[in-house]
Amino acid sequence: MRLLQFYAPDSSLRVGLLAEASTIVDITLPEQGLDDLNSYCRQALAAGKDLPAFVNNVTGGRTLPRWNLAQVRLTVPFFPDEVWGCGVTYMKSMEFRAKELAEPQNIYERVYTAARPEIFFKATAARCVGPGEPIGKRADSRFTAPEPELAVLVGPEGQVLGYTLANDVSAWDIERENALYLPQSKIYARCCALGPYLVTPEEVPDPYGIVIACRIWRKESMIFSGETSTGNLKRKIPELIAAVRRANILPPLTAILTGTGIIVPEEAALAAGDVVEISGSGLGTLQNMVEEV
Ligand code: DO4
Ligand code: MG
Repeated sequence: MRLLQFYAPDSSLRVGLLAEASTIVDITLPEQGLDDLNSYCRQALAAGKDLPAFVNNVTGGRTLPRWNLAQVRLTVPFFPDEVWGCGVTYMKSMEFRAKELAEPQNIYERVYTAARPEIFFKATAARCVGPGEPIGKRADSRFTAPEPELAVLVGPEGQVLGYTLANDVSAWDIERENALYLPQSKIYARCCALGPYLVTPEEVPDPYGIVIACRIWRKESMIFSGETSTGNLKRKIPELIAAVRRANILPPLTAILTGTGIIVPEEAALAAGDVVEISGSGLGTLQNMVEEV
């Protein structure tokens, strides 16, 4: 099941189920307290049902409005209470970051093989954007890059509710200047894109078989194109979820970004007006324009 949130032409927020290629079934049921995807997730968890079963249960037998994708404006598929990032989970990410540092067994090489993964706080819902909404590039960064990642939406006990694509937009020059600046390279306005929809687990039989691709467009030219597979993830998803949960309290909905396996060269550093396109097999395409913040 592919679930999303969108604004109808009257600007009201709606919850949708992607039916065929470009048709959305409007499953917003305010009389049942189901007015966003968060409320669907919360009620499904409380009822002990998986999301598709819960959606089928509450919507079954109703005649629901339908929309064409072209009529509506998509937004984040859910409003994450918290977004956590996982770092250096692909060899390519480790090698790129490590080559900047002279000493052997530097922090990136060590964390790649350490028992404890790199986990960092990334964003709140207010810092996240959905498909078609601008992502941010800090005005004080000269080398900001997209980090195209598989994101997992989890409940308070680490239950996997679904998968989506994420862009962990990061100011790599700020991280490079001093690793202690990592929060400033990662957390700022519009630093995280999510979407285009939440794909529930029964539609993702192998989360390690997803091909993730990224393209950056500047005007009409494609200035970068790269690809990876989640098969290259060094750490499995349950390990990452466990690391975020350890000694922690998870709110109702947490998005966990699993790390980037695509590295954009400095020549393709993001500039205002660029368009970043991230696609994932079975997960759709997440497209965002860059805006300076
Ligand atoms: O170590 C810094 C951040 C790494 C990261 O975000 C990633 O590998 O995706
Ligand atoms: Mg990342």
